[in-house]
Amino acid sequence: MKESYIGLDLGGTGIKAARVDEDGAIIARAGRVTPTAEGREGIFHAVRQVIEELLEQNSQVRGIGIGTAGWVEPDTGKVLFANNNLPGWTGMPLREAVEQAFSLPAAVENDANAAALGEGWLGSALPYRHYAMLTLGTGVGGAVVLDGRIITGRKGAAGEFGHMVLYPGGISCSCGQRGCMEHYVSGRALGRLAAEVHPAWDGRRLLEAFAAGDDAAVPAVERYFTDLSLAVHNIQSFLDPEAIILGGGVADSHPLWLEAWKLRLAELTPLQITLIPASLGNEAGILGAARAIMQKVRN
Ligand code: BMX
Ligand code: ZN
Repeated sequence: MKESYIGLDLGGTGIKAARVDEDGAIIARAGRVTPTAEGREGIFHAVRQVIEELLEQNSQVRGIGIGTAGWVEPDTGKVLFANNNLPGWTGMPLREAVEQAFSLPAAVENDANAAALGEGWLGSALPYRHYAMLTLGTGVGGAVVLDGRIITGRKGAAGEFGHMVLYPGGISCSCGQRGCMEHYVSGRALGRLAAEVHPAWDGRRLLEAFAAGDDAAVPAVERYFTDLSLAVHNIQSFLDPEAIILGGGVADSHPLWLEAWKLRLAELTPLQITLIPASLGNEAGILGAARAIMQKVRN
């Protein structure tokens, strides 16, 4: 039987996981809604259940990789900080807890870093050595890959683009700052804009209406475009990456809006920015997490 690895992606909304082989082929999947209201214990219980489900089907699993929202201490795999998207998760010794629970080696990465690893392994970032990842989901995640390596920083917080300030004094964020990018360009922020246009709309519905030229949807999405443009302009200025890979739920809807945004972006910045939608979609984080443990086990 072929050796396999578990990759798990823990975000503010869902836990998605799979058992994958060494080529990244998905053998089995499992998932849950993230039980955020239950705090640390509830979240870890759900993570365990998902892993157990995948382990039951096979005994050849060599290790468990996890991408989690929050800052992950590079050497220990401990979550040093998580904002209110994952209540109680700050301080969670995740790698140690998973290794103890399953007696298997584990690797823990920030979720956007895992997505960047996945895209670099099998997806849109394959041609690039220097790239940034921007995930537009419950929160806004970010990753920086330079010379083919993820930059973690001192506390695993490098590339937390969601907490770069877009509007000084703006919406208050559970990270302690105000006006963080996360509150203007995440999928959740787009959902808020959608509900302002029409109480029953979600972000996807807003983008559909925008693509159809709806009079009320266009100005709301234009506002979103302006904020997202500022975000990528700043990332490009700072890092000069070959490409910025866009992931998360909003990027999954890219056929509805990406080309229109690029035209707007060209008016707002003189920089040449290559924007590429993540090609692995929902699976980028899972595959990247599996890749992280695979690399660790093999070294
Ligand atoms: C938040 C922050 C990031 C994370 C990003 C995307 C926490 C719990 N999360 O900015 O570390 O990468 O959200 O997370 O502090 P997601 O929930 O959208 O996947
Ligand atoms: Zn913040």
